[in-house]
Amino acid sequence: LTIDKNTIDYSLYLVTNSEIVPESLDFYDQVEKALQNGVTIVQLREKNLDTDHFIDRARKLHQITKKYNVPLLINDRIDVALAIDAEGVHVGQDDMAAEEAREKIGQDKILGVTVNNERDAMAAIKSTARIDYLGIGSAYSTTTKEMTKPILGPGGIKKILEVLHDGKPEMKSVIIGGLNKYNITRTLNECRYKDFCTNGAAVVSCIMASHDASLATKETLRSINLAYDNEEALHPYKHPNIVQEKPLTHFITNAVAKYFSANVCIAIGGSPIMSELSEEFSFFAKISKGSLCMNTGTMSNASIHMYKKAISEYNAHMVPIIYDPVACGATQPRREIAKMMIEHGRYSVIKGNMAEICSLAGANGVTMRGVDSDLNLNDLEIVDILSKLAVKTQAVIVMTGKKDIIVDGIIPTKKPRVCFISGGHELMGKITASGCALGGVIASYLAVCSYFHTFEAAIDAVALYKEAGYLAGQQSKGPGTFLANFTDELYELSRKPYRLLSTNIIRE
Ligand code: 3NM
Ligand code: MG
Repeated sequence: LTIDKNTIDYSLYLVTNSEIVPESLDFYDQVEKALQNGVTIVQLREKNLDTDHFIDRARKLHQITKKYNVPLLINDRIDVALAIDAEGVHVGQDDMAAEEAREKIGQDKILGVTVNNERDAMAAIKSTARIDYLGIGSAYSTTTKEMTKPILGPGGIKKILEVLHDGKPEMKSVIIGGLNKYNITRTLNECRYKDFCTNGAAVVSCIMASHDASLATKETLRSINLAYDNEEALHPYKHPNIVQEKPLTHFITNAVAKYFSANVCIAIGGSPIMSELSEEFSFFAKISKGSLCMNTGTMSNASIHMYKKAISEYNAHMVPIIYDPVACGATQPRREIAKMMIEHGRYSVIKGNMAEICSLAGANGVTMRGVDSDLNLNDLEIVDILSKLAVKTQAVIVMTGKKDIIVDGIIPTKKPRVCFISGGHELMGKITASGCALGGVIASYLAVCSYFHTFEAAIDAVALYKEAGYLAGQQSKGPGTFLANFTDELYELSRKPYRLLSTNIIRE
């Protein structure tokens, strides 16, 4: 295979691992499916094969990659790469030095090097080895490779990109470690220094361990393309199947809401975890397909530290958070904590009633009129406040009420997108924690949607909730039977094709 080093496409870089391919599937088929569906470059990484078997595997794999005109790189083993005339090699920091590797493989082959920090990056830039690209990792924690080096997160990657930008901007790079279709878009977007970004994402388990490598590749590629082409982000949103995807939602919520929120979450197909033990937050934040429902309703002096810890863990791992600032305007201390929450964290969604949202907006410098009176604002004034808060926090704002109003602060548009949802039933206001439990429903949706579809996901979650409320209300004698009927309706609606008949959704 002849390669033009100037046109190598690093966007979806597959690193193989034969040990995690599902038992009933074949390693070569798995890689071929990935190639058929858009993997742009492949690295054969074998940690437990002797030389003969390694060469044999490399030769077979090379036959396949050549069919798709995709370069094959060999991890660590120059001898194997030379034996089969692979297109290149990749060496880690603990492997052969880049200069030696370059000398052995010649000038024309692709040479990639792993860098874990700014020092490594600086060395790679100064190296005489003519390194073609850097693998920057580990972005997040991963179970694929033993974690001996610190996790970089987008912050650490940015610093490395800065070194690259200032030292050798023509050098290509990919990020690696714990990337999957849920976090790739947002991560690639955050991993920028000025306009300078990485050239792609490298993945192992999200494709190699998949039971459907074709679909996994398509979805991963789509998430990557979304990052490089924001326009596209506005396009295809598909209503997620919560029942099938079984996302995990970690609730830090108030004492009143715990039981009901967990039941509602299970009813729609999610899996709730209620934990306030901050030592285990980093563990939850590392689970893919997860989210945090952060409800500060019954806070105590001890909870502030716990909130901060949760926010920073989930933010570091790019896991979506919904923030529900219950009664945040009630007292001065609460207003201060709400302010701290906004300054300290990034949220996918912020949800509250009019009083809460207005208080939050006011505490965070959004100017508004009429709030001190009796919140007698018209739709235009409300949308104005929500829009300002949305843009300021770069979050989707969900304001609940008789008519729910949702405003998008994530996708940059001339005017933030707005959606009004009406329907539901008055009995929804006669049970406790119905708003808090909605937070958990939104959280389950966020867990299985791209960050760029937060607005759509929030709309669908709110509408589903209202529809179930309406249907339950029709059959209920009062709040007691409503509780049961509501849970049943959520359960049923979530198991049918998504179609709402009694809820009115108006998008502006
Ligand atoms: N190198 P997954 S992380 C091979 O940090 C490798 O340099 C890493 O696997 C580094 O996509 C990693 O399954 C494994 O998380 C990445
Ligand atoms: Mg290595």
